[in-house]
Amino acid sequence: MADRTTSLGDKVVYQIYVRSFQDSDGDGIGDLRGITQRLGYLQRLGVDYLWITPFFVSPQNDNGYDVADYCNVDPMFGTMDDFDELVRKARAHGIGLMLDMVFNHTSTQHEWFQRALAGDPKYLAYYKFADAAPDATAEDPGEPPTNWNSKFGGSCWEYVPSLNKWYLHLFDVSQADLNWDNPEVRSELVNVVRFWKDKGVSGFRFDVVNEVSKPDGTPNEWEDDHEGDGRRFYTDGPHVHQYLQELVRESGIDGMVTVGEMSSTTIDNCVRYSNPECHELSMTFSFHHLKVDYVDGEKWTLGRPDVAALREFFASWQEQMAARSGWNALFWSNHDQPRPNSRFGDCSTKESWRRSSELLPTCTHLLRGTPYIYQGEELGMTNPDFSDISQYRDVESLNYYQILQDDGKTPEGAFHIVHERSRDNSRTPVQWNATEKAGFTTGTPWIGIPANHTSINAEDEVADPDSVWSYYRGLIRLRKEMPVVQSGDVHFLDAMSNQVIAYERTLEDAPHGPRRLVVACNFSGKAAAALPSGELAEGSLLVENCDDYREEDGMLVLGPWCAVAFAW
Ligand code: TEU
Repeated sequence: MADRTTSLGDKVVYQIYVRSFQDSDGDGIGDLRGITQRLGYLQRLGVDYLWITPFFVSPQNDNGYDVADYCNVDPMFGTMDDFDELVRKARAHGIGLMLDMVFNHTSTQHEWFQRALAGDPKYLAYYKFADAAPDATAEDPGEPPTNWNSKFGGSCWEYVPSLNKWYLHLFDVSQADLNWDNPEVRSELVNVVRFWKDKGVSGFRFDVVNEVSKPDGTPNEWEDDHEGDGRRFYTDGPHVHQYLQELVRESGIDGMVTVGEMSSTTIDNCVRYSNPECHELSMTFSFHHLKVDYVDGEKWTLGRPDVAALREFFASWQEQMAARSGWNALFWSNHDQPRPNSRFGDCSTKESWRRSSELLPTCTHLLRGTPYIYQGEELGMTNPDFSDISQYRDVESLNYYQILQDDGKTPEGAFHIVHERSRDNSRTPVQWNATEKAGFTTGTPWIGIPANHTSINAEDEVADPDSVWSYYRGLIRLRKEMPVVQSGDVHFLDAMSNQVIAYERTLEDAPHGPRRLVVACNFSGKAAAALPSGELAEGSLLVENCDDYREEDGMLVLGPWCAVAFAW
């Protein structure tokens, strides 16, 4: 059977959010040439691929996830020549590029949507339009076709008076959902993938790709969902596997490195998306582990992280995907998530910040799958110290600041939630050095730079063998050196404290390096019992983020935010 571990087991991906990575021309917005300038840094860190978020022509209502032209570079990010140079120079640094394909929807500025708005039947059939009632008017359009919610708040239907129709937008009103049931749409998207493949990229990330197949029938037949927000109808929808197989086959990307963003998905579906025998994708992002601090599954609430639930998600996804030859992307953060050390750790003192920032990757980088590092994570960047709503830029954050107040929260209460939950938490510029603009730009940055760039920055950390950056580099090296990390079995251990996550990796016939690893991570600010110390007898220490662990009454006790790995 084909095996992901032979091709992907030793690889690490680094995610670049272009507009916040490095500005090369002083307009305050990161760009493609900025990435090219930093290739040496990325090579030194040791990563294999760069996932680059969308830099295509876009009105930027959702920072480029609203694409108006899939095959051209937005002038804000540079030119096609800049892109070609980036591909070439990245390759010379031993780094491949993965491009972000946003195929669930296009911008309403896309030519296809504009033609649909003009009434062209060919292009009306590219989107999910539904007839409105004959007496609908702009002032009173009546009830939308279903009661589903947009992910960014409000109804996911928008009324177009000139057509007397509604169109579906699972995200912003300026992001119209494509009709994947139309073979012409699927063929257009194949051409987009081919275009970028021919430019020499190594792979692709597919945005919310498990939402592209909507229920069969016309929207008016889609049952209303009185309990939820509609997602059960279109998540892992009826034809999604067939459509993905077709896209991969027709664009000739089977065997390239590909990852799908799978929203609210299941293990069963992710096995199909990522098992090589299904010829869909190399691996999947799933998000259940990043909802363990939501109250009742609701994002705009503030709960404490439930470490026992976190452990359960890791254990089930790791063990069950392994048993059925699926492959997980391993990650704590991306451009949609708050900084994980601020969220799952403690950044209130220098020592707890350093320990938390190193605990998190210790937990994930030694698991089975492909680790993703989101820019700045390797420096221990934290949520910014924003104090006013005017400092936020993200459409979702601004919408919810209002929705929370409409639902009865005070402005302060709403701000507090946005401050913790906003996607802008991870979108502040990469902290390259301690100067005023953090080395990101010579102009005015599009979003504020956190004050802590004077102490958390790349220039200091690259030079310091004990920095968070050096720790990440060490973890990447370990994966490259150790077959047990690349392809060992994974088995979760019963830790003695529910604040500890512990697991074991084993590879009987490891050609070199250890045959067994045990990893234990204390996700709390108090000492916690991890495992019976007898189980660790004769193991040699492989990784530690601090020396604050000890044997006590036959147990391994880990200090606050302490993570260790032993090898045999
Ligand atoms: O995100 C999809 C998605 O559902 C989210 O992570 C979303 O940001 C979150 O649920 C909101 O609470 C992808 C992209 O990563 C995101 O940046 C885009 O905004 C979105 O698709 C639409 O293209």
